[in-house]
Amino acid sequence: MLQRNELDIKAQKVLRKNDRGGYTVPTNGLYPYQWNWDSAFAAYGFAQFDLPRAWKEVETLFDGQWDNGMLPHIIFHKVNESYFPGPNVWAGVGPLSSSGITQPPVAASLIRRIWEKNTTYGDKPVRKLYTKLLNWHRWFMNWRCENGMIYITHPWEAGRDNAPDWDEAIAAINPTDIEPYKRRDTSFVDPVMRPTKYDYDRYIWLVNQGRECQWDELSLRKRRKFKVADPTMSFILLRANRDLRDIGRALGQDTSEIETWISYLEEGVSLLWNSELCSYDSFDILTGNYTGSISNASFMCWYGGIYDKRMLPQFDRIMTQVRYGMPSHDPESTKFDRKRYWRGPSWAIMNMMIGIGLEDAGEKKRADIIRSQTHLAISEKGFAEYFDPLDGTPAGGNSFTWTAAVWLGWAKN
Ligand code: 2M8
Repeated sequence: MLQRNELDIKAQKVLRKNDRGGYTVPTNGLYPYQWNWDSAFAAYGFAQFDLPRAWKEVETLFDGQWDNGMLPHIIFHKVNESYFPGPNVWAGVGPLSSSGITQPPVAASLIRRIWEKNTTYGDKPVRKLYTKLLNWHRWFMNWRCENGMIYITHPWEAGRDNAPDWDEAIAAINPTDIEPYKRRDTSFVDPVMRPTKYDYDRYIWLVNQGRECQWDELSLRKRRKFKVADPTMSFILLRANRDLRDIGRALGQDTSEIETWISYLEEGVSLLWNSELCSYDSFDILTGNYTGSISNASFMCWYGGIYDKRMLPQFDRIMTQVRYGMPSHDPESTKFDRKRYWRGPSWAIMNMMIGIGLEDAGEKKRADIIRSQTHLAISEKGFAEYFDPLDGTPAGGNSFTWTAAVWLGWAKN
């Protein structure tokens, strides 16, 4: 096991190595572009040792923001054949070549942390970003919100790509008329750690539908075949709104619009409570069914500022069965798959957000448990994309940006 200082240096090296000049890729090869929430975490990681580089990361990310406020999930700065689906398949309609969907809005909360940690540049960086963040959050409230729950229109939007939460909604899609395509991810990573071809066919079908509508939200709204309210998105936006409101207040802005969003989401997230499951769960808006999934996103309630004690027994039950962080799916479920991506493995960023939420909720002991399990995973197994939650086996890509960032900003302590 490496010592803390050696790991700090290694983590910094991972970030430097994945730096492509102003933006950071999640990992070399497998993901050669700038991803939305990865990039916000990269900025947070850089902020621990190179503040100007941290602000630069956020700037290049928002350079890709669309006129309607949407911040794309991938920005294709330079074409790279090692990733599919690339810029031509997506044909995003923003100022830079991009995808056509978004990702969880962690940016405002991480920007707030970066700003409060080091005020060297005063208000200047946040002043520049405030309206951009506000426009993005407003876009969510206009185009991804139903009854105060934030929904996704593609599994890639939640960032939890192949989570069992989407199984039913994905199965309802009939992927007709898709051209033959060649996946690149499985040439970098063992296919048992990645989504199946069945899933990919449907992912691509959804992308094709968006592209054919030129990503026009209004015409897509009427045709959507995938519309699932997601705890990741809902709790993350709830927190991001609270942080944006506080940033706005500090800058002397009128934050009443954000206050309205917060109240609306606070009510909305209560609808994500599945009483049969005794857990927060995803909810398929098209069918009116809960998805029956206790996932790492279910534990994001505290991060969203909902101090719900009902999730504590679930936390204790699951965390006593694992050693390397919160699994992405309930280990007692028949769908739990310890190596397959978002169907079982533990993810450093999710652990960090759950840990921060627990600490805010006054659950210090539990916060320490999840932090120390994440610490163990990284110090024993390195900066992997994700980890087998039972034995820590590193999985997916290696030298991963957000795992290094989480180490520097949270797990190392
Ligand atoms: C994974 O998703 C991408 C598609 O967006 C992929 O598998 O090709 C997810 O883990 C997502 O949350 C993450 O942002 C992205 C890059 O790390 O990889």
